[in-house]
Amino acid sequence: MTERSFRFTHAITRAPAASIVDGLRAIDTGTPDLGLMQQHHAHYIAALRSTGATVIELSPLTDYPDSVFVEDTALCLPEGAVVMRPGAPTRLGEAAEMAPTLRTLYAEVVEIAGPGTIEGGDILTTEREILVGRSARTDAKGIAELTRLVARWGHVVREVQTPPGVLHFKTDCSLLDADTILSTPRLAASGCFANYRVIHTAEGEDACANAIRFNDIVLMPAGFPRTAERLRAHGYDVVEIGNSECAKLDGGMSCLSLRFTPKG
Ligand code: CIR
Repeated sequence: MTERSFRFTHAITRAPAASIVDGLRAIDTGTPDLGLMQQHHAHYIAALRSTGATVIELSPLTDYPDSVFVEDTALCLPEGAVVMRPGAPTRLGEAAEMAPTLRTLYAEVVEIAGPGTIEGGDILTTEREILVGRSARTDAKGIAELTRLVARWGHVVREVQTPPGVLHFKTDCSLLDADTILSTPRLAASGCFANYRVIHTAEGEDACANAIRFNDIVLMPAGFPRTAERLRAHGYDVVEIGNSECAKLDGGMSCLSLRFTPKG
């Protein structure tokens, strides 16, 4: 079995802009502190680099308050990249801002043309398939277009359901290795991971389900000690990163990077 779903040579991040205070959020729990977010972001990038990966840091985009959450702009596969079509109207232009960088790294970059919408946060790529959660941001037409686009590279898409009221599919789950998913109990109860080994987030710690396996480490948000302990007990090398400011905007570990190994 390959490990291409969690071993990567590259990541792309984008520095948060001062306009982050205007970022989208389901519930207002306070204004994010830019300085503290920058500290957390630097720690995040250092953790990615500690694995030997090249991290490309893009400049802030003031016109797009949510643009630090680069994951939603593209799906990066070994064979090529797909530029997304975000469902949040204020985020639509972020995808076009990412495309030129992807073109410097990939020979093949294709785009979701619409009319459907799809955001990277709803996509979980495992070793065997691409799961895409239908959500308030990702619709059936967007998923159908992605399915057609990635078929050229031999990838299979399986449509699943993001739980109601949850922003993205990956708000509630993460890939830990080729066979293992970290999931909230509520998402796992849907049965969508029936063919995987599932580790549940600890009770009361649903908010840490959005972690990332990146090479030999698992980055997870700080402040969820029982889930961190659970992952360590299963043998994962967990690195905890402050996420208090991104959490005010419903963002987590996966949202902050695109992770990939371009074939050229
Ligand atoms: C949004 O609502 O679009 C942003 N405030 C948060 C995006 C988080 N992205 C992700 O989960 N991939």
